[in-house]
Amino acid sequence: MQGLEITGAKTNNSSLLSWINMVAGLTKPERIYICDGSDGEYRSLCDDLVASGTFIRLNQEKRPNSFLSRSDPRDVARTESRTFICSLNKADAGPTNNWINPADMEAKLTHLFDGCMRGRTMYVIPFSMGPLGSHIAHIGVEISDSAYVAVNMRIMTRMGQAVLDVMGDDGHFVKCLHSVGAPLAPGEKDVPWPCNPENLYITHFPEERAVYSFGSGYGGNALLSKKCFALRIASVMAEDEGWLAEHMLILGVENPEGERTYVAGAFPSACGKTNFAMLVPPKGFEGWKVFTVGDDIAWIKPDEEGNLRAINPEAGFFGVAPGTSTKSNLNAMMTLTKNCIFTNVALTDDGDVWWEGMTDDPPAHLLDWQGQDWTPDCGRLAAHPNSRFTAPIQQCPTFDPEWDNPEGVPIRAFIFGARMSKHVPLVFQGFNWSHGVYLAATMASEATAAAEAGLSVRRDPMAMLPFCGYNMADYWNHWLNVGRHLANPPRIFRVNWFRKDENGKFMWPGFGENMRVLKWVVDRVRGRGYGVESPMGFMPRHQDIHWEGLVYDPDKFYELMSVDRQEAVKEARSHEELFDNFFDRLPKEFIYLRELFKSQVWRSPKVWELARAIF
Ligand code: O2Y
Ligand code: MN
Repeated sequence: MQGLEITGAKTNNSSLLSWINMVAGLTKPERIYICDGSDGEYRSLCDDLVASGTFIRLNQEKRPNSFLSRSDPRDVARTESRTFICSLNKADAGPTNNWINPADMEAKLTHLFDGCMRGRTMYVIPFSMGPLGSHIAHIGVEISDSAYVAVNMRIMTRMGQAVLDVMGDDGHFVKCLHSVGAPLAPGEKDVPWPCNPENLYITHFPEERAVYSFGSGYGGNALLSKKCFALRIASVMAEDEGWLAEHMLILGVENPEGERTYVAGAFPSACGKTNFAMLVPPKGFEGWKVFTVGDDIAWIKPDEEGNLRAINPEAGFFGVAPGTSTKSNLNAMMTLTKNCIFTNVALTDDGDVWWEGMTDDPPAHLLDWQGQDWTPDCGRLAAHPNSRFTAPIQQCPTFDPEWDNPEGVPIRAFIFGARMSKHVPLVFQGFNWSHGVYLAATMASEATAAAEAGLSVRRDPMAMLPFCGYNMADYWNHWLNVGRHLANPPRIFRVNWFRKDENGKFMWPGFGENMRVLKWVVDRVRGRGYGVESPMGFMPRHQDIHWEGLVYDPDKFYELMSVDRQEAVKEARSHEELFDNFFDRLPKEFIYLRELFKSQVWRSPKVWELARAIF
C-alpha cells in the first residue's frame, strides 16, 4: 500500500522493492516487515505467536526454545489436488500435473489476493536455497502474512539480511507469494490457525519462475521454498540450465580407512527416507560412519571435470513425527531436543510432546493434536498422522559440515527405492546410465493400506510424481541428456526394503541393516564390488554382501533377490501403460530398453524363477 512504512532488514534491490510495493498495494496489509533472520527476531516472532495462541511454549527444561502449534483440522497436509502448474502450454505441464491456463489463474488469484492481508503483517522473507553465494544455490523471496511461516522458514532455509546482501541492488530472486487467505476486519479477533480451505490454490508459473499460494498455512503448501520452489520451479530451471533438482536425500558413507563416498537417494513417502539419511551403522560395521547432507531435496550440477556435485538447498528438516523414536531413528530424536517447532503432535501433562510410536507405552493422559483430552483407550490418534517437526539440520548428530560447501559434494551413486511387497529384489544396479534412468522412471510403490492385498501400485518416477514442474517425459529426456555429458556418471541402483514372505513378514530385518546394501553400492562404484549380470541389471551374490553382525541365510537371500519371470514380463507390459500417457515426448531409448528387457527375460528361462541358479 502506498506510503506504508517498511521495517526490519534493509535492501536497495529495486525489483524487490517494487514487488513489495506492488504486493502491498494488492493485498493491503496493516504493516510490512522484512525479516533479518536474527536470533532476536526469531525470539520476538515466537513470543508474538505464543501471545496470539498459535504457539504453545513447551517445557523449557525438557525441550528448550521449542513450540507446539495446532493447525486447523481442515489444513493438515500439502494438497496435490489443489496444486497447479500454469505453464503457457498445457502439454508442457504434462499428463501428471493439474494445469490451468496462466491468464485464467492470474485473474482468479488477483481477485483472491485483493485485500487478503487486511489487518495482518506482511512478512518479506529473503532466503537462499543452498550455501550463500554458491553457484549451485538460488535466492528466493517469500512474501507471507503468516508469522508461523516466517519462523519455519528461518529453520528451513538460510534466511534474512545476509541473503539481501548477496542479492545486492540488482540480484535476481524467485517470487513466492503466500497468504493464508483470512483478512481481519477492524477489531476482529484472530484465530490460532487462520486459513481458507474453500479457496485453496498452490500455483506455479514456470515461465515466470513464480509461486502463488493461497488459503493454507501448512507445510508444503505454505513453506514455498520447499516443494514449490526447490522442486517444481527448480526442476524447470534445471532443465533450462543443464542441472537436476531432485527429491533426494544426500548422505556420505565413510569406511574405517576414512574414504568417504556420497550417494543421493530418492524414495516416495513412507519408505524410510529420513531414517536412511541418518543411518546408524549396525553391528559388524565398527569404524564406519554415515554423514547427513540432506534428507529431502538435492540440487545437482555437473562440474568442469564432468562429475556431478550436489547441495542440499535446505537448512532444516520438516519431518513426519509419528513412528520416530530412539529405536527407529535415534539421530532424529537427538535432533529434536531443542530449538524445534512441532505441528499437530500431542502435548504431555508436563509440557512436552508425544506421538504414536515415540515410546512403547503411551502416557496415561495427553492433549491430542486438536487440544482435546486423550487417554490410551479413547480410540483416537493422539498425534495427526502427518504431524511434523521443524528442526535445524545442524542439530543432527550425523550432520556433515560439507553441507555448507558452496561446491557441493561429489555424487557417486543414485539409489531409487520403492515399497513393493513382492517381485522387486532387495538391490540391483542398472547396466549403464540410460538403463538406470529407465529403472528410476518406472519405479512404483504399493499404497500402504493396499499393500497387504497386493493391490494398487502407483508409479512414482524418481519419486517426483507430485513435484516435477513440467512434462515428465521431458524430464526423463533431460536426465538422459545430463548423463551424455558426464565423464564419470554416477552408477544407478534400485532398492526395495519392503519385500514380504508368504506369511506376510518383512524379509529384510530392518532399516539399520540397509548399511549392508549401502556398502555393496559403495563397493560397486569404487570398482571393488562383485555383481552378477541378470536381465534386471547387476546383482550381488550372498557372498558379495558384508554379513558380519547378522546371520542371514543364503536361501532366504536368494528368495529376497528372486524375480518371477511371468511377473517380470507383466511388469514390463505395465510400463507400456505408463509410457502411453506421454505420446511422442517419450524418450525413444525407453521403448528399446523395454523390448530388450522383455526379450532378455524370455531368453533366460529357468534362471529367472530360480534366482540362485545365476549365482
Ligand atoms: O504435508 C506436507 O505439507 C509436507 S510434505 C513433505 C514434507 C517434508 C518432506 N517431504 C514431504 C513430501 O511430501 O515428500
Ligand atoms: Mn519429500
